[in-house]
Amino acid sequence: MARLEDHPTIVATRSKALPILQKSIEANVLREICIEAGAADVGFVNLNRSEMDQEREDILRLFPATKSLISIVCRMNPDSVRSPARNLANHEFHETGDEVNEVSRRIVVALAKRGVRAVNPPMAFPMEMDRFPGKMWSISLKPLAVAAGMGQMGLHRNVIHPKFGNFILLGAVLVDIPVTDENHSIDYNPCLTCKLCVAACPVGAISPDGDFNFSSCYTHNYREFMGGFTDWVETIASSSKATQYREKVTDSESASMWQSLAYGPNYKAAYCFSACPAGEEVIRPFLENRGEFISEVVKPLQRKEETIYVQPNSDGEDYVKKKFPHKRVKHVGAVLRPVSIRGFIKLMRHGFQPGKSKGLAARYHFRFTGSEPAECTVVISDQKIEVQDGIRGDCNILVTATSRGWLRLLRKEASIGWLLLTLQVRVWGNPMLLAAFGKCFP
Ligand code: B12
Ligand code: SF4
Repeated sequence: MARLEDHPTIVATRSKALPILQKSIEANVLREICIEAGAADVGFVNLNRSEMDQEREDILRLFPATKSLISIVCRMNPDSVRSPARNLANHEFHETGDEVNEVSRRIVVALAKRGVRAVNPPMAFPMEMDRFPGKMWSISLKPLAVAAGMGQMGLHRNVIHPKFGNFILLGAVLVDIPVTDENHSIDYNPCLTCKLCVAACPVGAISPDGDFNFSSCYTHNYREFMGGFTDWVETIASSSKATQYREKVTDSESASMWQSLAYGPNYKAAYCFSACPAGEEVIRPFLENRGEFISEVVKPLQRKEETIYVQPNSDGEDYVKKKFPHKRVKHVGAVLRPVSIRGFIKLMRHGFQPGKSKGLAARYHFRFTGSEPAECTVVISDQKIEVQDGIRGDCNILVTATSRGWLRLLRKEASIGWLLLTLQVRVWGNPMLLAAFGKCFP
């Protein structure tokens, strides 16, 4: 048998001098590469920085050689994003998203020519869908952008760049050598706390104190994305004939779903983004005439007659009916359905409806048995939720459930009455507290 050392690839490789490997890369050289590749702004962070603590494990799973990270910013055209015509805004989101991906890839190619290894995770889509509905994205771009001095998260939780405002999309490149001069967070928040994002959001997802109702945003804005699509498919599957499907889904909605499938998914709102006046190069119209800015940018979004997707009995539904009675409320199914007890514990705070918990103050202990044993403590009070692993403190109610039974309840495959009757769920304490808990998660 031929020796490995005699293989032509190995002979050719051994005949060449070892490449001189760079130990680090100068920040100014790297910056030039990134700007040349088309980035509007960039910042650099080494992986050992404390701001990366939460992300480090995921980053190393993605590219084990990572030593530093590039945060990439591409600009959007504010007027397109602000148009009440969603096709204009969505086109801008898609085009800028593609630009972020292209810029990141060009940077990786330029670095490869210098013998530097790097990878470019996609700016959002596609994602690791085997983790759905868990954390599907491979790297959280907002904390990286903040650490790299690209801006701060505003009240609406989007990163606001000091010059370009929130009209930016973010990207990242993971590099296998450290960078010499790192960037650091900017020392002020460009957010003006004007709360126009709060006023513009049709489902009340952004609260004036900065809380974010994830499920309200996700149910409406993402109707034609992941969870909304799953619900739509189930609507088709549960319709016995075309006329029954048509009672549930209008022709316009079916056609819209097709447009999203064919040309890239369309956001239903993103109004928080549209309304934001912050950023040195964006703020002038707001500064010059605030009233006019509101009539031109915020009012058309508020007045727009459109369908708003909500879960029945959710905070989102109450909000639309109260604030925007001219918008049509449409009930849709749940978009966040845990597939494991671990997922239930993790996702709980994202499905919680603060408004539905008004007046409730209780400590819950949950004990899951069977295939996925787990324990957790949930405290609900002052319309806030706190979830901790394990049994902590004295509870007002103890719920013991088989993992399988509880998941079937969450997925609306079994009723609580049946689960109690068959002892798959047992309650110690006031059962009314279990009913009150259920109301917080419609
Ligand atoms: C998950 C996600 C969402 C979620 C949660 C939004 C959020 N506030 O984070 C949803 C689906 C609601 C969403 C909506 C939008 N998004 Co988004 N999204 C992401 C994604 C993939 C990860 C965000 C992240 O890191 N979150 C973690 C921490 C840092 O953020 P956080 O605000 O503290 O955490 C919230 C959520 O993430 C959520 N959450 C936390 N952990 C988990 C785990 C699971 C399993 C789930 C489901 C949710 C969840 O709960 C927290 C608050 O309640 C990033 C892309 C990326 N790879 O980073 C884009 C990104 C943040 N999105 C972006 C955009 C543009 C939007 C929209 C404007 C889209 C649109 N066109 O309508 C809206 C704005 C809504 C808003 N006001 O935040 C941009 C923001 C750009 C910027 N200037 O900051 C990003 C960076 C994409 C990009 N490449 O540019 N998004
Ligand atoms: S709209 Fe106003 S409050 Fe909301 S993020 Fe922008 S500046 Fe901050």
